[in-house]
Amino acid sequence: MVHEYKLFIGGELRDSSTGEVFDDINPASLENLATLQVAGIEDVDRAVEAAEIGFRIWSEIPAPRRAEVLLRAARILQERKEELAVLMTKEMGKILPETRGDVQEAIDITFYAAGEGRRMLGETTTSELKEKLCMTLLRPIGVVGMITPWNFPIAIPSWKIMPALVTGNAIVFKPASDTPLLAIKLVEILMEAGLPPGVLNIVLGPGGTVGKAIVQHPRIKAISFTGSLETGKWIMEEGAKTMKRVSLELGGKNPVIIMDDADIELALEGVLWGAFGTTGQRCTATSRLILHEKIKNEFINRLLVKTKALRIGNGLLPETDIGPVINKAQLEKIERYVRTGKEEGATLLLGGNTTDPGLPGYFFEPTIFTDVRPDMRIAQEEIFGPVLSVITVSSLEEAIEVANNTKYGLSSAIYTGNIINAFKAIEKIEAGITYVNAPTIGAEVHLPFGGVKGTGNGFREAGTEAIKEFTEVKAVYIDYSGKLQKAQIDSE
Ligand code: UN1
Repeated sequence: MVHEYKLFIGGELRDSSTGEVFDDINPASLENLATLQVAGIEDVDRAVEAAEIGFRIWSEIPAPRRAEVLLRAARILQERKEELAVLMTKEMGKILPETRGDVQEAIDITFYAAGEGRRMLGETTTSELKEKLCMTLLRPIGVVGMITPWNFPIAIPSWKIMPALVTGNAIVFKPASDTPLLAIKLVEILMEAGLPPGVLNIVLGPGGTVGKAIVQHPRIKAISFTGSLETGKWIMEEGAKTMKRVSLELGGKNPVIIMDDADIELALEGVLWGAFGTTGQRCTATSRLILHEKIKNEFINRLLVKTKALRIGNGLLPETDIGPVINKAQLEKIERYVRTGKEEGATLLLGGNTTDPGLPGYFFEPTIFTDVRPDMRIAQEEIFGPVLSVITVSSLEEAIEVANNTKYGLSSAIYTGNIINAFKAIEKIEAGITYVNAPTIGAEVHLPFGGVKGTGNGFREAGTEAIKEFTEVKAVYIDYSGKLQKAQIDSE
């Protein structure tokens, strides 16, 4: 019998109102890791009520004291890093070095957010009137809803939760149904670190019911969502009805440009890691390789050799390079895109099939398409799997045009030995992130993370931008003249 998990609301484990459960399946072995109770709309209501109580207590605690809870949580995360990484590989599938990285990213943002507890910087400025001082203060928003994906089961929730907590908000958290255990562990760790009851509540279940109830809840003031463009658009429309702040991190179709003056070996390593790391299941994954025609043959031949050498299998084993994809639906989606690529006339150079490394899970071969035209669907739509589309170009200008020819704009990279090419690319590529001589994946937590065009709606996560995501700014005017001074009128 696997353990059945309840909801966690108001600092207590609570039975859900639906009486329904769902399973948490290991995508490599298809073993059931746990059973989890599905929340209903009533449970979301209860979570909001609990969060409102939690908010009153938490928002009154000075930020440096709130930060102490985060510091303790960061230390617990450090102590439990290996245990969490192993559990994450079982729950999500990616290889152990990557799940360790995921936990490390959570540790990093937790320390970072804790440091912000002693900053919370506003502005102090002058006034147009005498004996008057002006400043801004950062205030928490209130109860915020968070809906997070499965590909970074602890890092992405931490990007949202830690900055929101240090700034004094309370949270209703709905993690992805493919990775609930890591989310529960994160909540447990924060509670152990001393978070008061009600400040962080977890409701599990499908986006279509639980996510929807959060988005539509009139007393939830803001939503932070990472997921698909389609869902993001719906959240923005729906959020408008209750005047919510909605911050979105959506898809990517991230290009890497390899110029003919690039260090080829370095670029090969970067493409391999960017395209097939995490089995291609990162928003920042390299999905378009924009290759200068002069090096095309050599680059592709060498890429083929390296890709064929990647070992697919159980992410817990040290020899594995690529774990499974997350679930059956995702596997089928990747298969559909491979069919589409063939129908569109691209050349399937490698892979394209499911594979059996001796485990019953959802394994898919690293796949490379060449002769891809920039307008093909496999070059336009986010696949979220180990599929790389190669597009050949003859100049930097053309490469940048191709790079920008998509509805997304999250990450991007250029490999070049020429500083002029590098700076032109930095200036002209439409993306929230540009790497030079490094892959499209690997963002660090003290820099803003997010993108332009269909990737988001102007918000960024991580770094100081995360503080903005979860605070309201109040302008304060202090008049110490002792008399009525009229702005715009007396200041002439
Ligand atoms: C994501 O792709 O969903 O930059 C997040 C990276 C990681 C975070 C990725 N630090 O690839």
